[in-house]
Amino acid sequence: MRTEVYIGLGSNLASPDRQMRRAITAIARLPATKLTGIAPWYQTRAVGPGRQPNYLNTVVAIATALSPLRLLKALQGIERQQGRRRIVRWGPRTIDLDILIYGTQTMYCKKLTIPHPRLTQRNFVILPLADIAPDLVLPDTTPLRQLLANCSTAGIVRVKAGETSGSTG
Ligand code: A4P
Ligand code: MG
Repeated sequence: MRTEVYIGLGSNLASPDRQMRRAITAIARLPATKLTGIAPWYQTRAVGPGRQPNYLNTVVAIATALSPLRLLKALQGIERQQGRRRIVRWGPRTIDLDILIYGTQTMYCKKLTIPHPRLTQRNFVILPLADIAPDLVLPDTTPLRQLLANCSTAGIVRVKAGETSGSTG
């Protein structure tokens, strides 16, 4: 059985546009996984320490038979392949792949927290997620529409239309 999962993508180093395309292609090729949607891309002001380049952020939807931990491992493999180095928490990165939502499941451990613990605080997650899944309700029953209504649009600009076909253009 496949579960509907939403993955957040963020990049602010080494040609973010190229990094995002590459990661989406790699996600589409994961075993037992189908890419079902790509949200619009947003240019966003960095949240984190020091001066950092702007980010590109988006969200993709997949239907996967991979368990949450297997999926996390696979996503970390893609991050590694794209030269991700973990130096500073919230520091600049070639690609960050976060599991935002995994069906209706919740998980609370250091290695994997689902829904993503900062999902509700971040416009660069809420806006693209709402573009691709406007009727989504979080496992704690909060409608995404409610988060969207209370979400600031400061420091975020839509730069590319979304796709529903699974094609990476
Ligand atoms: N981990 C726990 N839960 C999850 C999950 N749901 N998905 C663990 C993915 N990983 C999860 O993550 C650290 C550890 O979190 C992983 O080893 C995994 O086991 P990381 O990717 O190594 O480090 P990080 O991303 O720097 O840390 P963190 O706390 O995940 O950061 P965030 O909250 O993802 O923030 N500003 C803009 N404009 N756009 C961004 O995309 N991203 C961040 C990172 C900061 N500022 C940003 C953006
Ligand atoms: Mg991360």
